[in-house]
Amino acid sequence: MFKSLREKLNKAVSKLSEMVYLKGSKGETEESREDIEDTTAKEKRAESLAGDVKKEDKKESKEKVDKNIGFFDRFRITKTIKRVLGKEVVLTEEDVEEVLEELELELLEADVAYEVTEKLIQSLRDQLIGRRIGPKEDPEEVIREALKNAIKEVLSQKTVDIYQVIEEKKKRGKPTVILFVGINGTGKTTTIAKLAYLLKKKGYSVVLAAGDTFRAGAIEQLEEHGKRIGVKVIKQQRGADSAAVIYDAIEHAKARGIDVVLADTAGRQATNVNLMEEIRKVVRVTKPDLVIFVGDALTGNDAIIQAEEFNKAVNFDGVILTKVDADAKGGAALSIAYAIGKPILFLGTGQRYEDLEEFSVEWMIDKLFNGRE
Ligand SMILES: Nc1nc2c(ncn2[C@@H]2O[C@H](COP(=O)(O)OP(=O)(O)OP(=O)(O)O)[C@@H](O)[C@H]2O)c(=O)[nH]1
Ligand SMILES: [Mg+2]
Repeated sequence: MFKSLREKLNKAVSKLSEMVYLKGSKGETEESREDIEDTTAKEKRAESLAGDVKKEDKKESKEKVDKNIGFFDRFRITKTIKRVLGKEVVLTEEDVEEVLEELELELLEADVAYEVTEKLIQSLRDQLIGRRIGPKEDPEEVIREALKNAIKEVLSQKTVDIYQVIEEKKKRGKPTVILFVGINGTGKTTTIAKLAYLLKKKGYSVVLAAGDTFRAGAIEQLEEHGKRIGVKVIKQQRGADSAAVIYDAIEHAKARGIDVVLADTAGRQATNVNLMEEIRKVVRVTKPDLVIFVGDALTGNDAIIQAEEFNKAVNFDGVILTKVDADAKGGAALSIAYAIGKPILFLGTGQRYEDLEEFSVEWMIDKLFNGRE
């Protein structure tokens, strides 16, 4: 998960901290060189004082001194690798520019949206240029923290607490209606089943609405999930009005005191004017409490473009990104909330019902910096 993005971020941290060490050890190296010269001069003085030293011996002793310098230099280098700053370092624009430019390209390569990339780089510039790093600080930690802060800024959208919405509706004796929209094959139906499974585990009663009346096999697919997780599915025949099916499910939930209605819809391309008009109608008629856009993380920037189109059409409340288990890039997960201005609520992380991860900034940061695979 997010392997390529993680590698790119870590590479930038390494490069920047390497630069800090180099800068912070310069004075020390010069000092040590003076020490070495001092030692050499002393030894030479000792040699000439001895007076009767033969030429051969002199040569031998010079080799010895050279060897010592070599060893001394190596020792100094080892000391640098041990990561100790010799003096305070103040980062300049010149210091960070090259690495940040490289990082910018790499982020774009990892499908991080352009505006998000710009925002991240700007935030790093703001935090790093002029930053003083003292000998007691760990440069790598300082840089990593700056990067984490930048990422936190782009991920921190005002989120929706789905459980709070459910609880509030419950208090008023009404079911919460959640509508799922998105293009074909992104994982809407699977995600509905996963969320139903999760809500059931949390003690809520759930009913599913087979609102995809368009695709062959869609109703049966949802029914199969319903059977497996023990949740009722409200359906009509294929070709029926999607809004009517969802309306039925809401009535069913009201009559039986069911807490949540999860409504499936057919996948549609945002460019299909008729189908986009249809989804608008579904929203108008069924008045869902939450509309969730389901996007496929593997499609990277396309997921963001699709989300923009759907947002224009139905003004959704949040995003669920699926297939992040197979997504090495991570750009969509990092970008979509900032680019659209809507929070990610969950992430689909596999094909099992359990594979639905509640999104949090901390979770994402952890995966980006400490993840393994
Ligand atoms: N690896 C992985 N696969 C997923 C995930 N979510 C869904 N899938 C798979 O994606 C494929 C499509 O899932 P569906 O739920 O049928 O997608 P959909 O959006 O309902 O598709 P349409 O109804 O045709 O528009 C299925 O094979 C799912 O198993 C996920 O989080 N990880
Ligand atoms: Mg489906």
